[in-house]
Amino acid sequence: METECETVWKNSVGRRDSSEGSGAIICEKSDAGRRTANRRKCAAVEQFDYREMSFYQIWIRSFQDGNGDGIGDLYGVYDRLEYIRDLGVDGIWFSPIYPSPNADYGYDISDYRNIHPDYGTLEQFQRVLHRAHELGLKVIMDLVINHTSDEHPWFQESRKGKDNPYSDYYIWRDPKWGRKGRRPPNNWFSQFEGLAWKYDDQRQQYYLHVFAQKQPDLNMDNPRVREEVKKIMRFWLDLGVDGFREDVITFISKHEQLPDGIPFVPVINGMPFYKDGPNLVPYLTEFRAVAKEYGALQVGEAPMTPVRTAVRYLTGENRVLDLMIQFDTMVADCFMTEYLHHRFNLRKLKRAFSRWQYALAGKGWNALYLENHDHPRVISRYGSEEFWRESGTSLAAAYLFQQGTPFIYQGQEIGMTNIRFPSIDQYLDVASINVYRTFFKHQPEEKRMRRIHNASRDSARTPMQWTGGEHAGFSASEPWFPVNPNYPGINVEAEERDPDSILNFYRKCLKLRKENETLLFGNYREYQAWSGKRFLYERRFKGETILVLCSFSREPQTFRLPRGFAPGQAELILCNYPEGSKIGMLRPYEAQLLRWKRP
Ligand SMILES: [Ca+2]
Repeated sequence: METECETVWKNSVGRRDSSEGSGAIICEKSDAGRRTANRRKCAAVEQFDYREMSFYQIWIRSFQDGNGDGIGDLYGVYDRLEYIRDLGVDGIWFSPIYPSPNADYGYDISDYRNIHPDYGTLEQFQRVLHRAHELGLKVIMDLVINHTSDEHPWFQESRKGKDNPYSDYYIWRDPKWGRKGRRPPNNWFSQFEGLAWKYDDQRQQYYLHVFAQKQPDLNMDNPRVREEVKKIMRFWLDLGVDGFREDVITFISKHEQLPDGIPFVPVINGMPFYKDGPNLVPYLTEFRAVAKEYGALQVGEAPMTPVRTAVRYLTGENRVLDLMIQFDTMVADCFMTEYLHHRFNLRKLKRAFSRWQYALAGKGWNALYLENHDHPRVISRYGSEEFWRESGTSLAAAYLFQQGTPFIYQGQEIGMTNIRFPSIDQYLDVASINVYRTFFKHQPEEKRMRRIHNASRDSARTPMQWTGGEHAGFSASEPWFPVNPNYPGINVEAEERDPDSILNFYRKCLKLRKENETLLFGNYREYQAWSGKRFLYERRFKGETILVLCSFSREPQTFRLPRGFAPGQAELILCNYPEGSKIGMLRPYEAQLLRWKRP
């Protein structure tokens, strides 16, 4: 007889097939007491089957204000939990809600074990967590451990000198001295603010910050820092949360020598020496052990990590992450970063989709997303604001039916679009402001601002548009950041009323995906990869084949179905136009799902 411990991981990723029947082990462990008891019994708790799930990302500051101060909070979240459940998702990922001076809006944490006073209290968080679990929603937290805030007590101690318990919590180096005086230890740039080193007068050394100056990088090579991370994980897991989304987790192990980066490359010149570093897998293995004790989900954010490297983290018995947020699908309209914009290239997007689908097929599992708090709105990027409803729904079908666990960012499900403020002074995003001040200064103002309009993360951070009323129903008072002026037309209330809205299409897609084994587990294959106007992929499972067809064109198109797909036997199971679909024809941004059953 199998013990509870032995059943753990039995149904590992990719092993579910027809011979194993439904197979999935769902762990009902909303009850924290039972979970603790489980943990005492064996070293690991069964993990829930995240493959059948989808997640909704909350960037709390702009989600819903519950106490009328203009800032989103946990009181607002509590009131909107039913809305989230009704969307058809199975969990929530909270972007950071911890105390933070907000140099990078929550991704600079000054206390890992508390809630930012703007957002509520730990008690209110527990109410939200409890209610979410009652509604069948998992809750995962953002774990930001590459860096802290410079206002974190660890850093405040660390900067005092070289002989206190926190001295080695951060990456400190002596200056280099040259003819021109003091210089930083190497030539790395930060991703947000100039050089990656800042001199600290108190300690008389430089500290490393790969992101903003107020985000000093932790020294993960220090075993005490890794123990702190594990304690933070346990704190939240003991409260009952179900896992973590791990911020820039692939940056935590730096090259020991911290050598100079690539010359003449701005912003990311040091990346080869801090991304996918030498001790990343051992460190992640340590954290994995803690997650396993609780059956917790681990979703790692991995900027620029190529798929061949990702396979190491995501596959096999000793995999160190369950899911990875890759960046390949975020660069179909730019070179490396949205600030180096080019025309949207559908083939580039399709190549990225298929690369990950094929590489993880049968051995790992994809995280699927088109938007989050770090990227502008996808309709404005890969779709068309002119064909707003059509492209918003076609984009949904293009990614939700791939093999993987979908993530939906707040507002994406109602088709929110980019903001275009006339002046840089109206932007708050540290990255946008830095790009504006540092690069392309010779260009005319209009062109410089267009770059910000295309790229700013602030487009994803305008308040959620709930109604056509005052402040879009986000708050009773003036919001902390302006509402997108298009809210009278784009809001939840309006979307609820229209059966063919983007919101209702997301609901249909998520329901269909959840109820259909082919869409959950079927093999992925792309067709007509050469097309620059449409994206065609099939999911195949047992005797069923579903072909997903998505137009990315403003013009109608006619075409032949791939060989072997008999048009006469196809059944249309979903479409983003209310009527009039024809097989072999797509109207502007039309999306169709066609099904074939083996006779
Ligand atoms: Ca508030």
